[in-house]
Amino acid sequence: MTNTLRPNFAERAKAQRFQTRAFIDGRFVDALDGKTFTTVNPANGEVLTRIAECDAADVEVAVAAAKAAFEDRRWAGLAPKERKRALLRLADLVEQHAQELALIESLDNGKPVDDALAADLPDAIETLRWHAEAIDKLYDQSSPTPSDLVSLVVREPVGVVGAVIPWNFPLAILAMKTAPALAGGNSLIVKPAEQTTLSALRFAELVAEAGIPAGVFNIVTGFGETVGQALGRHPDVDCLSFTGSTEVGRYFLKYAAESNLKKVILELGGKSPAIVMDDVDDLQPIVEQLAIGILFSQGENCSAGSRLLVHEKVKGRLLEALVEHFKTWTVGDPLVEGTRIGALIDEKHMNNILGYIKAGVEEGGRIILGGQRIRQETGGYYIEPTIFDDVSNQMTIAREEIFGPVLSVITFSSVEEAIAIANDTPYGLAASLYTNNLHTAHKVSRAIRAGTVSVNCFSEGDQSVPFGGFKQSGFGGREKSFLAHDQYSEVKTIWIQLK
Ligand code: TAP
Repeated sequence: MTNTLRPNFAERAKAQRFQTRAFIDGRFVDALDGKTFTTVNPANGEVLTRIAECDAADVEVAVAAAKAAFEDRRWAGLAPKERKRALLRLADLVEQHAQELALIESLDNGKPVDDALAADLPDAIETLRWHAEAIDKLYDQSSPTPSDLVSLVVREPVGVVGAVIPWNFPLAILAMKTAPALAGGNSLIVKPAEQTTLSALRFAELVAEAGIPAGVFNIVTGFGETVGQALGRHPDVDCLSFTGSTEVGRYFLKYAAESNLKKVILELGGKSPAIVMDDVDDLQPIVEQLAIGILFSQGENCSAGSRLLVHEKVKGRLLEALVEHFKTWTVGDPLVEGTRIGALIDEKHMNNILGYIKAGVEEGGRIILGGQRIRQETGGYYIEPTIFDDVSNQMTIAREEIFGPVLSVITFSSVEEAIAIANDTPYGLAASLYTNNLHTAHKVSRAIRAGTVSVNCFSEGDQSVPFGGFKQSGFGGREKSFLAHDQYSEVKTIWIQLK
């Protein structure tokens, strides 16, 4: 049934205008050398617009602005409740412009606009509100001392924070870093992914409208090897918060080691297991959760449940139901109502995924659904939902992050074997487990080495709980929850001898 209240996004897309310049010291500016790069709509391969291509010289200007803003305390010096008010205004503005931001996100990323509106935008808004509300409720400490001494343990902002963002949830991850960093009084310089810069620039307009002072929030547009590296190596950037691939995460440790030993926070990739035990009865809700786990956001999700570990006793029934259910996830135009899987981010990434599918077949995996590029006539980059059976945990498709709608099915016959396979990975971001047995639920969730374990659902939790990885999925702390504030603060001890 057509939703008559739903905006006609295809019509709106024709009239959508984009902010395309970097945002430095409260102004939108061209790159110093005037260069630009194109950004493409992955749904049809057409150029959307050109964006300022900044480099190290522009980073220099942004860092100077952020440092000046931090040092004169125009933001850090405000009472926490003042910063809270500004961030709440920002959240309200993002909410007011949610449909436009969802449209920009969909055009730039390829995700269904309805997903952006139902998931990415509410998530970004909630993130801004949660951390804004937290900041005037976080208390510092005093320690037990003799009566002639006072000792205070206080939280201070780190200073200038660089944030380097991936393309899969551009606005939601931008909010995840912006909210706690700004709430704590830091100045921020963001480098969005080159493929998905547009929603961040629209967000910057709203930051200015919310009254956050110039220089406190900056966006330097451009490429990772230039802008990202310059931020990573800059001696006046005190903290670098990165979300992206494990491979690039390593660079940031190197940049920090070779420069000022800045604090580095890494939220990286995953190869998360979804484990189905033999005691489950009703398979339909499990099948629905497994599909969300690997198909939502085209499978371009760091915590995607990309390895299905299934007990041999339920495997036949489960796979039958799974194949039927996957067929209901329509791949289509991201702006059309009913599309559940949109376009992949770009041609290169699509070809990487097709390369993994080929490797899966060559190494002995058996495709039981999908496996092909589709909708080629649109000019966009689409792959159908794909399931591989007969996968061993040593195959490439079980070890490497595919970051697409491709599920690898691995069979086990005991709880111990399931735990061993689940943990046999360099990653440790997330896991999900389906069981009716309380003892199994508890035992397995404690034994799995991952930052988030969901039982009888696929979930990353919400703002109230920490998110981050074990092993090569993360380093340097946790996002979300009060722990996110630890990432962007230093702890200072003040020791006072009374006279
Ligand atoms: P990456 O290729 O790692 O890119 C992420 C960011 O790093 C982009 O802004 C990129 O710039 C920049 N970058 C690339 N090379 C760089 C370099 N040499 N020096 C400094 N910066 C550099 O990741 P992606 O493809 O955008 O995103 C997918 C990955 O992110 C997956 O591995 C996924 O698991 C991970 N991810 C993790 C999480 C969490 S919370 N753990 C959440 C989302 C995504 P360009 O745009 O110019 O390439």
